Amino acid sequence: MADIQSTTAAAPLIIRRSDYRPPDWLVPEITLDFDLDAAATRVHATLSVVRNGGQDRPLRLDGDGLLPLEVKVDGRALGPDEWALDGGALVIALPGQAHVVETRVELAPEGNSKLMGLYASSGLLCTQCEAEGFRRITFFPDRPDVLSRYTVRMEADKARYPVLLANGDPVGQGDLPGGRHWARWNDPFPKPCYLFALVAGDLACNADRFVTMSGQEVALGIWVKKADLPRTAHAMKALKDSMAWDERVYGREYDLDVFNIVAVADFNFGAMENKGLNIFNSRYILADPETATDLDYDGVEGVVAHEYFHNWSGNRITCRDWFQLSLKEGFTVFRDQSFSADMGSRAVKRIEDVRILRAAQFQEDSGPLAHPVRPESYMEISNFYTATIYNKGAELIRMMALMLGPERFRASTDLYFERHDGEAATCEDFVRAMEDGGGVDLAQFRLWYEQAGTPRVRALLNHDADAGTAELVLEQTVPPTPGQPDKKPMAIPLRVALFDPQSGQHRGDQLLMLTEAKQAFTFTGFAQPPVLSINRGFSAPVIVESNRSQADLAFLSARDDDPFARYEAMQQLMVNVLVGSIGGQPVDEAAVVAAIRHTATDPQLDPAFVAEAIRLPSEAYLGDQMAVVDPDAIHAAREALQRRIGEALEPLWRDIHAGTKANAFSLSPAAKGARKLRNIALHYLVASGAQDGPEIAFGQFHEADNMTERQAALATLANGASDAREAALDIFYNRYRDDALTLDKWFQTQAFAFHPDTVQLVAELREHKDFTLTNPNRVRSLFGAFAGNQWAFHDKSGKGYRLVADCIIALDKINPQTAARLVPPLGRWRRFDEGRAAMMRAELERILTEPDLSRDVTEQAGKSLE
Ligand code: 0A1
Ligand code: ZN
Repeated sequence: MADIQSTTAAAPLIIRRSDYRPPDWLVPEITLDFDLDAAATRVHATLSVVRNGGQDRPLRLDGDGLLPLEVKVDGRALGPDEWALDGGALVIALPGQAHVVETRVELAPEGNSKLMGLYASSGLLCTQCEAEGFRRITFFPDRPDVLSRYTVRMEADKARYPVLLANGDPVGQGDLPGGRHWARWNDPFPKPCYLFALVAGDLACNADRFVTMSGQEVALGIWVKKADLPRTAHAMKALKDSMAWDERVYGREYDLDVFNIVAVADFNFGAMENKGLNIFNSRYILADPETATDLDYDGVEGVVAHEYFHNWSGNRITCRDWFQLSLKEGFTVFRDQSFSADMGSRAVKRIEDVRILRAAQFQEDSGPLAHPVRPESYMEISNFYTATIYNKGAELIRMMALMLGPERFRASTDLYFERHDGEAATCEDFVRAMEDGGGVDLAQFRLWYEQAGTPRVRALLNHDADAGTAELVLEQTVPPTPGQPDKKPMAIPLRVALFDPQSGQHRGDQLLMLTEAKQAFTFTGFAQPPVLSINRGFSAPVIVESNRSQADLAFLSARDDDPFARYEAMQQLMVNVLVGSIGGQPVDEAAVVAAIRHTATDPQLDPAFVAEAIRLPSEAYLGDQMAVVDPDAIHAAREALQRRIGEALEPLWRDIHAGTKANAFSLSPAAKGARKLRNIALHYLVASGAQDGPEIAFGQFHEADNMTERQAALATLANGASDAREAALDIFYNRYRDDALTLDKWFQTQAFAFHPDTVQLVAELREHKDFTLTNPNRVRSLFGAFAGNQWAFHDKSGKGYRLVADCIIALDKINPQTAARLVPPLGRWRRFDEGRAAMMRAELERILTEPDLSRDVTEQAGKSLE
């Protein structure tokens, strides 16, 4: 066993991109045999392995918590000295070029609280393998560049597990003695093991069909608990819409005879794109008007599309290694965002996406966990399913699409799919396909994959009345981020227009490429100083600082024909007033009131857009604009402005609220827009302090025939101290106590409330009989929401920090992935005053002193303190 001994050095703590080496052994075929049972599942794996390249290294099969009951090579059982376990991996020295290796292991799915590998959830057995869960099921080279053809046989008790699903197409099934049965599935497409899946359970099916563009019929199934069947219609519609859209927009057709989706209650992320068998967190499948908000409906549509689109961007072309994660995630987010834009309002979708990017990714990019879209190293890959990989990654694709234009972008994606179908590819492969298909040079653009940090662009517009010219001076800086102190100038595509303030017109939108640290662009024919509209459509994920006056912003908020730029001008107008008032400067609140009145009364505008535009920036976003975040001052200033807007326009809010009352529930864009606007109007009306505010809110809560209005009314009431608050919360609880997804909203609304006692209330809810650490949705609805409530979480007592840290410590023993996702809010301590920062650091240090802390939390907490 000399060869094996030489490989038994401890697994490296840090995995580096530069250490990538092709696999030593390939596994073209694998057969898996499962004898399923919640307490003891037996797995028999048969791998055909082939040596890769001229090397003599042993076969190393990853394993995590597995003990081989039997190991065979070419049909012969090996003795205990013929294999070794090294850091969980099974190592076997093999003499030849190709062998058949068999292993048998036993698992206990019901004891698997990490929800990685094979686990039990509400009577179901299901799997989650991305990123490294397959090694908790069987010994295998668990890396995305080992692609295999899978045949899977499952055997189980027929009464308890009447439905047996796996990847690919079903190829056989039958009954067995003793009330048992079996099923066999075969997936003809070679895939990495992170895309493996099986599900066993008592499930009902919403069955439908889709005929692809080449005439192939696909059987569609959405599998849920029987009682949930009526809540699957929206997901099914979203699936069929996605399939048609991917054919129309990208020319991508589905490739198996069946496509199944299963909803499970306990799931660490949103959903998973396993080949032909997507597994979803039930919150992204189940929706009906009684329990789902319009946002939930949109979430279902977007996530169903996202997972479906992965069939091409992720499954047919997968990632060579996990550093390339954004290859599939960034592109797929871009695809799902484009799909949702086509299904609803393009303008509103863009605003929502940018709001998410700024809230999640810009914060990440400016803190201790900042990393490039293609990271250089990681300790635990689960920590890299981040807003940077997903959302900034999508912005990179969007910028390339913009620079290429629609036709050349489509030619380039065609080339990418054709060139790399069936391969494990890299981000570089994608960029090269964009260059080759689009005829552009993206040499400098590649820096977006390498450099972390959000670029800042200073835009100064100078007017020369004599020459009749306007000069736009653009200066960029990319801030230092961990491990990257010095940055090079990026290639930044900025859509720009110059408005003539008199006519209210511009002469066309231009795409400027900012490629140097400082660059000037001159525009002729401007007798009067024009008004600058920049980063239209949010063409680049950057922070723009400009010398535009409040009057310019008011002009753009009323006149800009680019909806995003119009929204942005309104937001900037509000930010200037709020940040100014926090800084004790004299500010013109009346300008904000006037701009809101103008927007809210413009009959040409889509109500959904109006609702977005007139909403005040969040407390967290205001914090991002300050050198040191002062949560109390931000809260006070925002509340005061909200009240002022409420009071000044009270009749308008009453009119809108009364005028947007619908007769019957509908999911039409108009109905959704009306609800969005109605909820904002209610919010301002209550903020005005009007005596009857809580009564009107309670009326909406009581009468609503949909969750969008009911939850918004509840949230408005939860901020205040009226009797109606307790009454509404009690009614809501009693109505939905048996419906986990809806009860999550009850927890979330209270954790997110602007109420002076929120910290105490969250501490009490932690002890509530319906709170559990074993369900990630419940944890997120209480602690995820609370950590996003800047005013409450950063309560100067430090109690909020302690609550979250206590939760992380307790949860780490159960589900480290979900625990690690609660760490980043504590890691933002550099942004706060020394008192708060010291308390946040102390909690991170306390977490790190816990014995047996997971790699997930160790990495996040450790990096947060560096
Ligand atoms: N690839 C999935 C996200 C995902 C990642 C890791 C998981 O592990 C528990 C689960 C899901 C997606 O992008 O939808
Ligand atoms: Zn994805």
